Amino acid sequence: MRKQVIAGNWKMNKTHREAEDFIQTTKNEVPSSDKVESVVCAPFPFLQKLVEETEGTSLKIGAQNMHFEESGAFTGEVSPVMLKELGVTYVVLGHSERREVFKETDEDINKKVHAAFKHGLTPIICVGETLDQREADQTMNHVEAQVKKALEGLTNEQCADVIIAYEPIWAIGTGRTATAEQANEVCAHIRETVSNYVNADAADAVRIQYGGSVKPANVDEMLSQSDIDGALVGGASLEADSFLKLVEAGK
Ligand code: G2H
Repeated sequence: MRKQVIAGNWKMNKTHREAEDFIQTTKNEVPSSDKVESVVCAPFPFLQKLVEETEGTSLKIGAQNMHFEESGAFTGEVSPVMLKELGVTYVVLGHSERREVFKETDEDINKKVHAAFKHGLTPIICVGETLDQREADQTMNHVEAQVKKALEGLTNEQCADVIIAYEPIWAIGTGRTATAEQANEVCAHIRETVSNYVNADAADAVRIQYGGSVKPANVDEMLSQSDIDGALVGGASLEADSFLKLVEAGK
């Protein structure tokens, strides 16, 4: 049985005070980490404080991006070494907003995945198609290529340990959710891709989240699908009440 992973992706939201209030309200209310992995991926300036405040609880803290190099002349960037030192455990890589707005390529994301494993961070690798690609019947090819490139050069064990978030770009922050069947169809294809590209054990173990306008009202249906093992949630992860409902659904 794969354990569900519910990760909030706060994106560029909240003040320091709001972040702390959220963590104080939720940190002792999330279900035990034996039942579900509950993660908040917060902006960089909040990470240290949030890691300290959640120590010893079942609520884990993730980053939303990082560079693949350990140090150097990369103005404005944050390295995996820095995140590890802070006690961060997860890192979102290749979110469509990073790919689109900041022009991250599949090669960059593959390097970041390698760097995450080198430094003991669990990567949450985002993949997903645009509306044009879906309408041109390119969803499966596109997502399959993204997954293969992201996993290139990893060991079989590392492939089993990644978390892949399937986020159809047309469903992100738009209020337009993929149907549970549409989401599951692509997640099943991702699992098949891992099976063919790596092996059946890795495919069986890898966790695949759905992301894109997930909220308390639709999370149960998503999580009940055969190949969906969690959710990556933006807007609906910003309020403590809503986040707690989402992680409860993951139990
Ligand atoms: C997709 C998702 C979180 P939202 O980007 O990664 O955001 O739930 O707001 O669509």
